[in-house]
Amino acid sequence: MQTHSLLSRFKSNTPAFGAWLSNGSGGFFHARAMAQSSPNLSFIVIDCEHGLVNLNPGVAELVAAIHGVGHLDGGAPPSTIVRIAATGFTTGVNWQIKYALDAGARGVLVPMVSTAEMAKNIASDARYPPVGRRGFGGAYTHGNWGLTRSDYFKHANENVLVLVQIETLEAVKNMKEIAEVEGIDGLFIGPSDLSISMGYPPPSSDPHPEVEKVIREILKAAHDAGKKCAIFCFNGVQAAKRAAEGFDMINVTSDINAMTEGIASNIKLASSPST
Ligand code: 3PY
Ligand code: MG
Repeated sequence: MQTHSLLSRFKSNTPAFGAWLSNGSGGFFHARAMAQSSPNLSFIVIDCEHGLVNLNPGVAELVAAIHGVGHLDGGAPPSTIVRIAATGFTTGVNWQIKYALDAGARGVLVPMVSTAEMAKNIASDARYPPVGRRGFGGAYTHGNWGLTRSDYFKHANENVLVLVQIETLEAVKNMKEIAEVEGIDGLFIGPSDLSISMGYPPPSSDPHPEVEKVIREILKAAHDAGKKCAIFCFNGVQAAKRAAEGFDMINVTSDINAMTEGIASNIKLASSPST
């Protein structure tokens, strides 16, 4: 089977670092270049919520680009996690989860999940019977995993990761119950939505101290329930801090940030030569 870098990190209890892909129209080669950027990149979130990425067509092509080749130094490619577009305020996320997983994604990330009931529905949508209610039939899914059709079916329930975002006041109230839902692998903190729901501006780096307090509570609720805890960061320095705090899955940067920062810093070097 093709490796699942994020799951391997989870199993070995070592922090997984990842990057955000928000430019779907950059296409196949943009995604592949990201995947090959670092042997220590364990996941890429393909963002269909706020990123300009279509679920269909779009996600299947990006998943294939990322898993289709290994890393340049012979290492494993990062795991693809698809953030579906729908918010948790509706229950109509079923088809999006089905599509992302049938496209070969190693997991799904569902935004704005505020109740245990929503979390139960999501977990069920992502797992085949008898555990859940995911339908079977993707023609290309198993190939993306390097498995036969029957082996994919046999192992999908334990290999597909289901992550839900805690980023509303209602979710904060219900965090323990959400964390305890069977089939939910981890809680993912969205610092921007969490901040605005608490009346603070979206952070460009460190959240307000009051938001930090809630972030600690979510981390504890996830770990107390035996689940993983993930968070979005804006840069490597912040990500290193989150790893030291005990987070299991940490988004380090995004395609757009990396590109604009890289261009800006090199232009700065070019236009102010050292004397
Ligand atoms: C948030 O910060 O609200 C997220 O969803 C992560 O980007
Ligand atoms: Mg959010």
